[in-house]
Amino acid sequence: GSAPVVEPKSGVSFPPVLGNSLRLLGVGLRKKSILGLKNIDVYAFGVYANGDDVKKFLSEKYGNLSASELKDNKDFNNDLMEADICMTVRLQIVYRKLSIRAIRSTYEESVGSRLQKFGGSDNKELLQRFTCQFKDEYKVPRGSVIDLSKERGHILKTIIDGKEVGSIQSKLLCRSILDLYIGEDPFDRRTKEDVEVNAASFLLK
Ligand code: DAO
Ligand code: DAO
Repeated sequence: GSAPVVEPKSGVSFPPVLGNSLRLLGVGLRKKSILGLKNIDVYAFGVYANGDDVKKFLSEKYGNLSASELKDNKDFNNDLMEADICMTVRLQIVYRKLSIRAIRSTYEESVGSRLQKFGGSDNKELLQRFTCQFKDEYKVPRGSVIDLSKERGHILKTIIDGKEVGSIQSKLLCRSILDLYIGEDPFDRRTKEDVEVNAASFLLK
């Protein structure tokens, strides 16, 4: 359809198509617990992928499996994250006062753990190259839109309110970012399932 999709807990809406080739596969909410005391809603997110890419890279291997066989198929999900498929995760900030410092340290924790998981020990440099993009003077008030856009050749572009702030070519970094949303231990399990089912549906088209 062409109507926006609303993430129900935050009320944030996402366009069904981005830049006319990326299709929305699922939406979710990123929460964070503070000092183990309370859970805050940090941002709503939408996961997008280029359907032609999904078909091109994955149909040979998975094209003759049924939708239910593809759901919970670990290999399919890993290939979805690792193939050279254009994907974007759009974040829309819900929390009122996000400091750059809080973003940096949260990022170091979440993405840092994935870099370690997939890349092994020494990824400090890669982690810093990404966080260096966030200048202290940037503001990310409620309503800000951040696109984490994986482009051809495993290039990760960060775009804040339509303005590109940085670009890093790294398969490991792209894989690690996607893992937060659709990997083994995602922020929102429902979203991951929706993404899998909707990505699999491209193979039938
Ligand atoms: O400690 O008062 C606080 C605020 C915690 C904010 C959580 C930060 C989450 C940052 C991730 C945002 C990525 C855009
Ligand atoms: O939610 O734990 C997480 C990781 C989110 C990574 C998002 C990084 C966003 C960068 C925004 C920069 C703003 C200046």
